[in-house]
Amino acid sequence: MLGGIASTSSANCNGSTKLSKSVANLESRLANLEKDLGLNKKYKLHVYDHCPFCIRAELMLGWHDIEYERVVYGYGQGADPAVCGGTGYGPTDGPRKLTGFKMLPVLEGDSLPQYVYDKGFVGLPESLEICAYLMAAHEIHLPCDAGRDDVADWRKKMKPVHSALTRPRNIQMKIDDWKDPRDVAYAQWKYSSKFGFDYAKEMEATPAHIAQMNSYLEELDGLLRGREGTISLNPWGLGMDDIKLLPDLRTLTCVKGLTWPPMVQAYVENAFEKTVADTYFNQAV
Ligand SMILES: N[C@@H](CCC(=O)N[C@@H](CS)C(=O)NCC(=O)O)C(=O)O
Repeated sequence: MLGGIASTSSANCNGSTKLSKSVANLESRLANLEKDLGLNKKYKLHVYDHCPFCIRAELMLGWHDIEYERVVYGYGQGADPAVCGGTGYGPTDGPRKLTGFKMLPVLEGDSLPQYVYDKGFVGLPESLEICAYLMAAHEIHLPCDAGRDDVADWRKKMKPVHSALTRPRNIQMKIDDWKDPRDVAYAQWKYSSKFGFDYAKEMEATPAHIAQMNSYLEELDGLLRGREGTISLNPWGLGMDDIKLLPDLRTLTCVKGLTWPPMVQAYVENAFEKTVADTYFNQAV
């Protein structure tokens, strides 16, 4: 009996040893696979939520299920009050600690190109360099910018009205960019003094701006050639053209009262389904 128990127990023991070896084996193969696919890379993306350049990187990461920690900065942090009309705070803090510049996005990671470290940077700046790096590191096959003149013309044409509508509203979004009143003060100083932007005047002109933007959005509907399945600028699916355009459309979602053609609205909503960054549709003002 005892012998029977002993032999059964030894059989169980051998069985569980085999099982744990197989599990360990599987784990190690999985780890290698993750390494080969680049899935084990650890990233931190430093952003302003309202920044269209930052959103390019977030689209690239989100669409390809690449995990990252998102660090959002107050917009006034790192601006020197001495040269910013008394606005800003912590002139050596925030983004300045990453690259020396007050400029985001910056991607921090454990296997970035050597030149990043040679420059003394904590991470990789420049939205398109970040996108290009991620594509190479994760073997992402995304169609390049097709260089469409119609899209470029549309973006150029709508820019003044886009700015007129979004600048006064963006600073009202409930995002960490504006968690300190000094963040808003810096933004207002920057756009008024450097770009001659008149917040009160543009707010007053809202009805005219909305009418104009509605007609631009109608035009944009006609530029969307990918209308079956995934909605995209080009019929072959989402690509760099979309990565460049969608952040501006997301910014526009902070404006209440626009008439979004259904296809354009779905284009924006679908694109941000997998991203950490959300649209502003539900808090538009
Ligand atoms: N060329 C850069 C531009 C990035 C950029 O302009 N970022 C803006 C936010 S949208 C910024 O950091 N501005 C800081 C400031 O003006 O204080 C890129 O593509 O990443």
